[in-house]
This record gives sequence, structure tokens and C-alpha cells, in this order.
Amino acid sequence: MRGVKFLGSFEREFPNERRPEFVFVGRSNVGKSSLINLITGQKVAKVSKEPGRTRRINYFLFKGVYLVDVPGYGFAKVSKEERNRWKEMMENYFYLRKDRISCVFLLIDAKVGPTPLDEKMIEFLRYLGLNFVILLTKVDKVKRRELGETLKRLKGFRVILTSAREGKGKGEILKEMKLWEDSLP
Ligand SMILES: Nc1nc2c(ncn2[C@@H]2O[C@H](COP(=O)(O)OP(=O)(O)O)[C@@H](O)[C@H]2O)c(=O)[nH]1
Ligand SMILES: [Mg+2]
Repeated sequence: MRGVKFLGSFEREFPNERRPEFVFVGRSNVGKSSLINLITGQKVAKVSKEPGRTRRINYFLFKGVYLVDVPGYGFAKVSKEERNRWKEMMENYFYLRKDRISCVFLLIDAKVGPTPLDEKMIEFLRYLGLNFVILLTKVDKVKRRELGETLKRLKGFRVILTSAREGKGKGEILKEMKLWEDSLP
């Protein structure tokens, strides 16, 4: 299949057809939508300067697999109700889909590095027994030294360097997807 297709925004129920699922998670504004656009080569996911715009779970069909763009976390200007809604929606999503998820791409801003919320997410993914890879985003913005510091803090993790702006990391992400896809039952 060629191209990418937007399948819709979901909250509690998700596409039925069984396909390997790749999820993009991370802080709001970290660059999830931009990376999905880079990987698919089309502007399918909405990119926004303002954080906290994605409220639902967006599914894309690409090369026979699902790419899933989920709402980001850690956006300060969010009410407690909204945070609870996020938590409930995400927990429901992960519990329902964990057996379908091939790999989680956890995006971390190369300049900011891992935050306490990212650490919590890592803990949650481990608890669920999910495979995950860290995608460092916006590496075009960081100096060598800053990048080195972030990488030091992520020692022991599988990390891919990316920049949607410079088109960096696409090949490696696709390779990673192929790896997990082939290892499926
Ligand atoms: N410099 C730079 N900016 C980026 C990059 N990727 C995304 N951005 C910017 O970061 C902001 C948030 O991007 P978006 O993809 O919407 O993030 P999301 O909220 O995680 O989906 C937008 O203003 C993008 O233009 C990148 O690789 N480099
Ligand atoms: Mg987004």
C-alpha cells in the first residue's frame, strides 16, 4: 500500500482490524506530529506551535501498520480535570491495545532531556511490558555539548536522533518499525 491514510480520532474504542501498532508519545510540543509527517512523507498530522492541541488519539494507516499520535503530557496550562481525562484515556488505550502495540516511540526533546513525566512514562511502559525506543527530537536546535549531556542521561536506552526540520532519523525509525513488524507472531 502506498501513502498514508488518516483513519480518525478515537477516545475509547479503536480500529478493529489487526495490524502492528506504533505509538508516538511524549510531552506536548515535543514534535510527535512533525515526526509522523516526516516518516510518512505527507502532512497528515496537525503540527501546532501551541502545546496541548491534540485531545484525542489519532490513527494513521501507513504501509500496512497503524501509526498512533496520542495527546501529549506535561503542558502546564491544563486544568486538573483535563489532566485526569488524559490519564484515563491513555491508561484505557494502553491497557486495551498493549497486545497489539509493536513498539512505543517515546519522544524526548534533545534540548530539554528526560523530564520526571518522561520517567513516569518509561516506568509505565516497563510495567506493561512494552517495547520502547527513545526518539530525541529537534536535534537541529542543540549544540554538540547539550546533545552529549542529554545522551549521557539516557545511557542504557535505545536512542534515535531525529529532526523533523532537517529530515533526520526517518530511515532509522522505519528500520526500527520493520524490525518489530517482522518479530510479530
Ligand atoms: N527546530 C525544530 N522544531 C520542530 C521540530 N519538530 C517540530 N518542531 C516544532 O515544534 C512545535 C511542535 O511540533 P508538533 O509536531 O506539533 O509537536 P507535538 O505537540 O508533539 O505533536 C512546532 O512549532 C514545530 O514546528 C524539529 O525537528 N526541529
Ligand atoms: Mg501533535
